[in-house]
Amino acid sequence: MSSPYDDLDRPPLHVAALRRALAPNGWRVEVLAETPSTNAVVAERARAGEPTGLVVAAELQSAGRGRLDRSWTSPPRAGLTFSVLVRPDLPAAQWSWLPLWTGLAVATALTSRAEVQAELKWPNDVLVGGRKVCGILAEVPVPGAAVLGIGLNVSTRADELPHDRATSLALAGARTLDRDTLLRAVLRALGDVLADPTAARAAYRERCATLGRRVRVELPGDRSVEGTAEGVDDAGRLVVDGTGYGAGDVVHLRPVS
Ligand code: BT5
Repeated sequence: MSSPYDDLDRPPLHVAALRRALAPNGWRVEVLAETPSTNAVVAERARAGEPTGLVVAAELQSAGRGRLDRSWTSPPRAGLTFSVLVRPDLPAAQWSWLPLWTGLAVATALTSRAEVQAELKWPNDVLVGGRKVCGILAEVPVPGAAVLGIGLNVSTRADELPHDRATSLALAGARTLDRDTLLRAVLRALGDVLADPTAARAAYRERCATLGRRVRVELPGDRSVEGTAEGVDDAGRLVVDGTGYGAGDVVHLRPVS
């Protein structure tokens, strides 16, 4: 149910203007009022043969998905929830860079447009002030196609977030909360990043706040390892004390004082 607060401060996306602005960058933008998950919509379209460049945003996701059957929740129009279809011409070993590059594009857009200090946490989180402002879910529904799903908290209030390790651009004091501006900036940055994989790998390594830190990697199957994050290898894996990990949740540990 919407309240006067929502109506005043959470205007809808302007789809016609977005389409016009982003067509020259090769993006075809569609906006749905409500859908269970934009990743599911775009995956279905990918299976039906949709070409690269489709972007589907939803004003409300009723069953937004995270990784490993987790969920992504966001009140109507409080954030951006959208998915992008790409069919990149990349060697198989480099596809695991796609969610990393998506995070890089979001962080670049947030730094330039929202003027917040956006940090990248391997593999798929964008943080501001150490808290998660954006999550990314990359899926390959059919060979050759990747769906890059992005959830970004924009005007979300603290009481609307799932826990205190999450934040929004509003809470972080961002310069703009205009979702059209932010969506345009993310998609333009994503286009730039995907156009130059070599530069994108270097830029990601340069920007990733996980590197050089003590971390705990929580691995599938209730295992975890602690160590120093030394790098991201050419297959996009996080290297901790000499071993590469391709999947898992990372906790940035505080240095022992
Ligand atoms: C993610 O998973 O962070 C990926 C989120 C991807 C969401 C987008 S929205 C558009 C597209 N369509 C979809 O259906 N999904 C994508 P993960 O790293 O597994 O984190 C999930 C965890 O983040 C949850 O278990 C919550 O603890 C937390 N979470 C849920 N909603 C959040 C929010 N709005 N802000 C910050 N954290 C959130």
